[in-house]
Amino acid sequence: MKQKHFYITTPIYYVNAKPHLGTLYSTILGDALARWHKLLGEQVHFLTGTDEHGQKIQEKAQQEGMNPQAFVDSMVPPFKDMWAKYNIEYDTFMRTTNADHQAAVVAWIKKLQDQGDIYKSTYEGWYCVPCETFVNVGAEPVKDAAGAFVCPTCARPLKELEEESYFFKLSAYQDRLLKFYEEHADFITPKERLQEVLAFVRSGLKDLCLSRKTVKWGIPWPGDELHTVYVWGDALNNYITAIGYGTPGREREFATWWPASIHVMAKDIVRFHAVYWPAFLMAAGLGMPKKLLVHGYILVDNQKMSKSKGNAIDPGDLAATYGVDQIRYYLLRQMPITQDGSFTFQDLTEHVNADLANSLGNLLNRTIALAHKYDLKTIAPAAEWDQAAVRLRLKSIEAFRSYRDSMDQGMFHIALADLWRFIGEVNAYFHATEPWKVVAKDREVFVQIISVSCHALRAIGLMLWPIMPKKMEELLVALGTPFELGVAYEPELTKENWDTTFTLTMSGPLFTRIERMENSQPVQPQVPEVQQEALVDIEDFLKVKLVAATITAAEAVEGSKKLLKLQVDFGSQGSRQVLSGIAEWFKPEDVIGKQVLFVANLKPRKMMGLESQGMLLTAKDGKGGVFLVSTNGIVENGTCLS
Ligand code: ME8
Repeated sequence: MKQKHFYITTPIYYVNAKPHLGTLYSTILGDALARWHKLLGEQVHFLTGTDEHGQKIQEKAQQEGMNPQAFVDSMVPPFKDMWAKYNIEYDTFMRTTNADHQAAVVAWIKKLQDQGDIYKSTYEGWYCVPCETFVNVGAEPVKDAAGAFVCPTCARPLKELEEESYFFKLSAYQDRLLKFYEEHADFITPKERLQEVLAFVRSGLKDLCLSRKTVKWGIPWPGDELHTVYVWGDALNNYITAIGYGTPGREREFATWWPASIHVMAKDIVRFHAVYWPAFLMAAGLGMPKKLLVHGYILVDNQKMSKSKGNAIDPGDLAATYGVDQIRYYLLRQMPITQDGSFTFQDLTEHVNADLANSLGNLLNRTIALAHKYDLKTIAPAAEWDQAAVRLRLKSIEAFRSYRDSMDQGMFHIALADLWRFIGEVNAYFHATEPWKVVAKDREVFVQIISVSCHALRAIGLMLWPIMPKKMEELLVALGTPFELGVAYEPELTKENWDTTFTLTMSGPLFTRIERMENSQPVQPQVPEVQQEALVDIEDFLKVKLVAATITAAEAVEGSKKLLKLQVDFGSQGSRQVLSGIAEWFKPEDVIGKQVLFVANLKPRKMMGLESQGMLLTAKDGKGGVFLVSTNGIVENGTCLS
């Protein structure tokens, strides 16, 4: 029989931040599904990687004072190291700066251009840099407290753009997309997400900008060096370029793996994958991916966990405290794929202790310890099984079938909850049959009980291998039946007879209990440390005069890309000239009329031959955004902060 092929992908992550628990979660989902299909004997290709172009990365590299290539190169090892720590076994790690990928994207653009799917025009509207997306603010724009337009997805300020761009005729694909969704009701899991996508497409698709003129860090647009390829036109294509699309000589490889079986992602980027990506593929004449598996967000204190909010949890610290497989298990068990899920240390500790150390770990330890105590190293299967054993064997087959159904749907939390019910039944059997008493009366029955427990543990170990590979490999070695990659285990897990001989090895506990730490958490979210040397005395602070003042005029400084020259009304202290390095983020008209905070008593300083008589305060959000700092309401110009 022809072996099935299974191609699974995760998002490729922006390298403006190191991996955190959210990106780890998607990657573990991908790895667990890849391993699940290997367990079923399929050929698997698992793709992950990094998204390295675009405005956000360009700005981040600038902030770090590095050239973009050196910056992205420095950010790849933290991803690869973290995935290695968590035993993520990808087949391809894609970087969008790879030469083959870039060449293939160029070939894709030329094809679309030749067939008339791309035209040149001007974009006038809004852009969200953190999401790297053009935003149609519509009739009811989302605004922040100060009345500025913010992104409906991430709630951060939008930038206004007026830019020449190459456009992709997305609007021409609206009907074909709607027909595709209608004919493939299973395209998106969970179904609620499909409703959102349908509403968006039905509301009318606008053509999509496919190039940026003001962003230099990207794939050069073929035939027009003034433009670079818009980062999503570049990034989405990684799913096909990774398996050979557009690279001469790799056609067979591409035909083997495409279309993808599953694209995994969170709900933030479903529109790109459910609307733009299928349209790009239609334009290229390629097949559609079979499924988008869209999970919710990991929440910390009811907020989406992300680097920009400062509530990101470092998975490296977690692994050191709780163990890699314990975290893999907890994330898949606790986060319902269909909704957001809260991460708490208390809950994590409880699951590790109750599910892993007690229910599963103790079952293995008690079975092996008892067998050793009564000198039973090799356990042959019973010639004839008693009723309780037969009942448990049938339950084991049933447990596998319902586990398989849930795993095939990506419903890990249901699969694991069901499997733990079976583990409970095996524990109940062990208790009820009292092998520690039986051994004195009937050794044959005693051996049968140990054998039943070993068969059940083997089934559990195999089923859980995709979730906790290293721990389950240890469990299977302890039973004397090591895991073999490449074996299709489904027949084994559904067979009508238990016929395995086990050779038990005594080892330490599989999972150790985590001691509860009263009133403290073992690992805290990453909060920047306050450096001792950064502290100042109050007297020193009071020497700095912070003043609210209004910018009355602003203009670019000739010869400088960074500086704006501002005229500022300091009230009773008169008008002053201030030079500020904000020209990359603000146009003169953005700042005129704004009342903001200045350091008013800095020694005057010359820049580009002009004197600056103060310093404008700004806040950087670490994601490339820069904000002016103001008081919570207008005060008289010249008011000193105290
Ligand atoms: O969007 N909970 O990259 P990105 C769950 N480069 N998952 C989370 C999460 C959270 N709190 N935070 C992040 C991009 N994620 C693009 C993708 S694909 C062609 C290009 C995960 O670094 C989740 O999978 O912003 C989400 O979709 C992804 O990280 C966004 O990663």
